[in-house]
Amino acid sequence: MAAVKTVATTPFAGQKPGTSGLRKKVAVFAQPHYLENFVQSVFDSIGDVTGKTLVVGGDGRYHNRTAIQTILKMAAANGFARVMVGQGGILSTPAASCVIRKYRTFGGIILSASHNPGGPAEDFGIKYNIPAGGPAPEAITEAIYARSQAITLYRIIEADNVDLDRLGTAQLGDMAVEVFDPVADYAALMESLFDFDAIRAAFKAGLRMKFDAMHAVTGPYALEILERRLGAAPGTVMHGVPLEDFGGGHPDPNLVHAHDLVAALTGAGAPDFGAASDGDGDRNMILGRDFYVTPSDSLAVLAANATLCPGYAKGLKGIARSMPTSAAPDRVAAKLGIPAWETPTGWKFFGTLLDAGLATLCGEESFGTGSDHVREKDGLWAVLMWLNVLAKRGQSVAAIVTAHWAEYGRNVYSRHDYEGIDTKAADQLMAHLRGLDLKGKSLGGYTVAFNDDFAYTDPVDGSVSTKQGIRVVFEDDSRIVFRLSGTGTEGATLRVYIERYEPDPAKHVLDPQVALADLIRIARDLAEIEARTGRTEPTVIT
Ligand code: VG1
Ligand code: CO
Repeated sequence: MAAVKTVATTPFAGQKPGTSGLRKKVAVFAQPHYLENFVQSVFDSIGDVTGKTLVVGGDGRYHNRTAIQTILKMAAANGFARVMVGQGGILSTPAASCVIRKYRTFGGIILSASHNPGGPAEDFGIKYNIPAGGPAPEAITEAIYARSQAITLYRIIEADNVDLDRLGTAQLGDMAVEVFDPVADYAALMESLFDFDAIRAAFKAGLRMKFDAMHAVTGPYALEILERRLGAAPGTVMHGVPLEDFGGGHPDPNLVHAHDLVAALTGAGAPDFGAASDGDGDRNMILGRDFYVTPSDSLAVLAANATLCPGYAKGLKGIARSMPTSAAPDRVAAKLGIPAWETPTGWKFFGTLLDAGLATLCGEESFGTGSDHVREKDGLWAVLMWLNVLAKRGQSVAAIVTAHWAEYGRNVYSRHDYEGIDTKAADQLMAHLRGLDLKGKSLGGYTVAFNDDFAYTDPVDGSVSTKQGIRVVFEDDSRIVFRLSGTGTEGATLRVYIERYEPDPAKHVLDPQVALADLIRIARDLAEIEARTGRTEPTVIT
């Protein structure tokens, strides 16, 4: 048996998980003891790990393999009986959730900074997911953080690295390391939810699509599922090879960063359907030919059409969305007579609702959609659900969404991000907004119904989360929401979410930036964005 080393250490400030785990520059994670301290803090915060099984994998970004070797040796030293690792260290976030659940493990460690760039000078990240498969709730992330601030030692064994590329079981000290195919279990789950025959027939009949894996983790998943199992034309998957630096790109599936896909979906000869996923495979962007579907609308359309898919044929129990997400899904829930839930930003808040059977579909405006099949948002799942709907309805993406708006009205929506602003200026801007009392005031012709800082009481476990975003809600249900990002690693990112309900189909064709122009101006004035940050325009508009 390999010797367990107990290493003395001291705390690092700031090992506080954000919206989705701990994210820092690679150089920060690569410091001696930094990763080790955090991993030991996780192991110390989740109960007795002796004899348990842990799942480990990541999005393949730079530092992934190094970090996995460290985690394996620490898991062995801490008494885990077995670790399941995706081959090559690869495991998409939804696939990790799938495997954690399927094999009834003691949770997993996912290495990802999601949509943030990768490479030696870029970002790395780590998070713990609980045995139910979802991101650790705040009570656990707070415990991990508290532990990290008091840590004095960590345990690791001295052993050779495990070959992460060879499938099968290896021994590491007293612990078994099982290197498994990261795609197989996930692909089987997708086959159980969607009508693969109908999708295959649609491809055969001429449906054309492009999927942009952005050189991130979904490449192998998309190739296997779309091209091999569903028979989509070879070349359907673009940028399908995972690279440690994502080919120098930003693996964020939006109109700005997925520009190759957007270009491919533009013009008369373009394919019928386009989709992209992010670094760790949990986000999705949906496009039709010359048509962009906002994530909020995507959730609403999928909910309205869910019974076309075998896995959801019995109907939905409820729909949950994050607070800044548009209310479009709520309108579908109302029509279906099922509950609509509004949670803070971050997938960890959906877990209790899904576990309790109160919701079936969930979504966030930030290109995240998912269901109770796992406990993470799931990019390829959303793409397959769209394919299932397209195959069954035989209409274009544009036709389906336009018909949806005609039936429900349109929640015109946009998000403006101001990235990399000064942290102090950002905090002061938020404090300024928090101090405003706007009720009954008229701003640019809109009367404020109420303004607050969103607080959430989990309906299942009663836990309370405060300061989840400033809301300014107007009497006609238009809204402006302000939040600071909890996933960035440089300065602060201010997110401004703008929404207005438009019942009139004649006005649905308008560009959201035009339709929302008044509210956008009100938001900028109210937050004094230019005066406080020096920015006249957002960095990214989605
Ligand atoms: C962002 C999104 C949020 C999402 C989170 C993690 O958080 O807004 O909706 O859940 O990223 O997604 P923030 O705090 O930067 O706004 V991922 O794909 O990074 O796991
Ligand atoms: Co992600």
